[in-house]
Amino acid sequence: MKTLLTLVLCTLLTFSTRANDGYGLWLDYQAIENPTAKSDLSRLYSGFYFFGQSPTYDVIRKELELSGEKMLGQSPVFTSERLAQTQVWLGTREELSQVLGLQQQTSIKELGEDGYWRGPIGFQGKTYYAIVGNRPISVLYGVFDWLRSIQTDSFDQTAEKSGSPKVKLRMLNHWDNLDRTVERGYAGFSIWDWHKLPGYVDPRYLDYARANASLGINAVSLTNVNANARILTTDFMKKAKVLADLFRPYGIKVFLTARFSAPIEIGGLKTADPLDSAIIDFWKKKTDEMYSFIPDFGGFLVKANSEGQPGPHEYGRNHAEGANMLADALAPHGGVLIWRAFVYSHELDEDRHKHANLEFEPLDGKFRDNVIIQVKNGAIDFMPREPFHPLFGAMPKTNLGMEFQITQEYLGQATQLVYLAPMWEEVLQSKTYRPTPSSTVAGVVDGSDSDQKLTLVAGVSNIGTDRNWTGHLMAQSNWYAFGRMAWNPDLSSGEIADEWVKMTFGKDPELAGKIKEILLDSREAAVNYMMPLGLHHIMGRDHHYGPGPWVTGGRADWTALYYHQADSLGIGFDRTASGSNALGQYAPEIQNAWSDPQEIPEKFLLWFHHLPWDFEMRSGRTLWEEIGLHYDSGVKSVRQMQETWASLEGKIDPARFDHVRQLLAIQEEEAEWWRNACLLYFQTFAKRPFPAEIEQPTGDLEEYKSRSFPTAPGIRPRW
Ligand code: BDP
Repeated sequence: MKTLLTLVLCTLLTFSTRANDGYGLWLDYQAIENPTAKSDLSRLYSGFYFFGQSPTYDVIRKELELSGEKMLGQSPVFTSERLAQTQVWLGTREELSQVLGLQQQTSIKELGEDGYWRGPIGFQGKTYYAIVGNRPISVLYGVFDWLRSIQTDSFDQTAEKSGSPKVKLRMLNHWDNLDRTVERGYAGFSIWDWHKLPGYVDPRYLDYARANASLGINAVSLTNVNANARILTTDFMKKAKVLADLFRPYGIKVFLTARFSAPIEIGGLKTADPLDSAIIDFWKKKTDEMYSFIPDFGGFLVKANSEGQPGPHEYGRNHAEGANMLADALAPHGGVLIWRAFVYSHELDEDRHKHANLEFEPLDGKFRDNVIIQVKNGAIDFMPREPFHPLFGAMPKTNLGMEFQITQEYLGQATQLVYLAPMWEEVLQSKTYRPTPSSTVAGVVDGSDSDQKLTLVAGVSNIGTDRNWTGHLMAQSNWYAFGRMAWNPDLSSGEIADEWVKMTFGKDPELAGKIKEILLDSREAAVNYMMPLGLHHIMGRDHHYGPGPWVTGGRADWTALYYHQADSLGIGFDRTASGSNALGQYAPEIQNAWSDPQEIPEKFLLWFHHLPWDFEMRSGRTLWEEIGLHYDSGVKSVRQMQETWASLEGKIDPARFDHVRQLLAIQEEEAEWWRNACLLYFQTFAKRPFPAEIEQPTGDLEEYKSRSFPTAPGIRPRW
């Protein structure tokens, strides 16, 4: 009996002190300690009035309940009387003006369908705090913005604030397979339990939707771009419908990936030729059926004629002919066709860097209005650092969307802390000089420089079934940062880090400052210990885990040697006019500056130039020495991150502290592994000693080469 009692007590104790496993993301709402702030807020929570009804308002109610409990220990009061008992007004601009005859917020009309306004409104002698949007979903965005301001200590009840996204489609791309494996997924399995759908609805679906809505993410593609046609069968449509219905109140539209050869695989047809009338009919019927289940279905995302995926080229048709046929099927329903520009073919004997421009530039102006070409941030493949993709600015008559990778395929997977926002910021703020001399990638993508109406920022998701969603707790910051930057591509990585840290770990300035410092240093550290000075694509084959500068054999542009081109004379890929001239695909201003190895930013040096080992760098050191110093400084930065983290012991709950501490120790080992393996390998060509001031690489190159990881996560399925 006594033992049983002890057991029960222990269990109770364990529950009440349950470790923080990170499930709550940035929406965990910490208790407000400042007494004035608390009582001000408490007053607001004592009377919320909604001017209308909508399933989205029910979502808001739930959020207010949760946040009230957690921040104030108080349940919000929802009144049915809009004046005396009310403190906070919530509703659409129209709802408010109809009831109150108020005209103040007409300006929010200009903020577009997702825009919101929040601030004080004086009415009949009393001041109300109002959160108003153009639609219920924008009221939800306003509420999340308000809650964020409270959590980051920037809420001012007397100030007005408005917001609206600069980009229309803010989208997650899941690379999730129907069997729940996730291509390039490092956080467990897919959260979509297709087998149990439509009957069983995992409560996690709603937590997922809520997290996305809190960032303004309004579209998700549920399935892998290496697509399985089965997703377009009636059975799977019924499953997808359940998710679409759940996501609707959160403002999220569902997209699916369409396999180009689906007419053959599930339609029993002999061809998938986009100009064949039977094929046009197949897609029209499939699309109509899809809309019968999901009336606001977003559309299809297509990877075609890329890495073995089927596409229009098989039938002598081009990308525009393929995309337009699908776009026409979607158009009557208001759907969007997203066609990826990540293509490089076996047939084209050209630097892989050039393929997308060669294939797509001639098609500028040939795509339907409801087509978006989704372009990766760089021309090779989500490397730790790439110059921006030369398609941005090169197709003025086409909708171009941005594709970032949130999952850290080439950036440490789930064992390394790498905050990606500085990388995205670097790309977005790059000057394209086209279509106007002051254009940036952000300006092209959000339409301010390009005039395109249909805009898109997509991110390859890093979400899986792990309790903390992203495998590495700190990788939650990348989901967060992606959403915030998709909403506003001009937000800075620092601002976003600041928000995320405060919302996730609390507002103690010392703690928040140190975690922010770790985040902001982490990406440059990774570039340095993996691929500094413009080196790229030198990771392990297939799994892409760890170094593999020696990878050779098979298709040339899948080897590392193709990219670094190290030999006894030097290293780097000559992409200037004397080499592949991929540089010629950029605006003349960029060509001029980057053709000269003395002028090009050193971070891109070996991306565009093949240079002698003794080439003199701006520091006065040789290229060989600088390579060594960069690798070494990457390792040292990780040690610094570890030290900073260690200094936070006792200030963070033990579970999260220890999770990150352990992973940082792995990261240190992995950084050393990268440095040692790459430097020892390149030394076989350079035949020079390592710079004296670096920690001398240790280990045996042959042993590094022999390491194999057949069970590494995220590998592409073989079917
Ligand atoms: C590469 C990935 C591969 C993806 C491909 C893509 O290694 O798994 O299928 O990109 O974007 O980075 O289609």
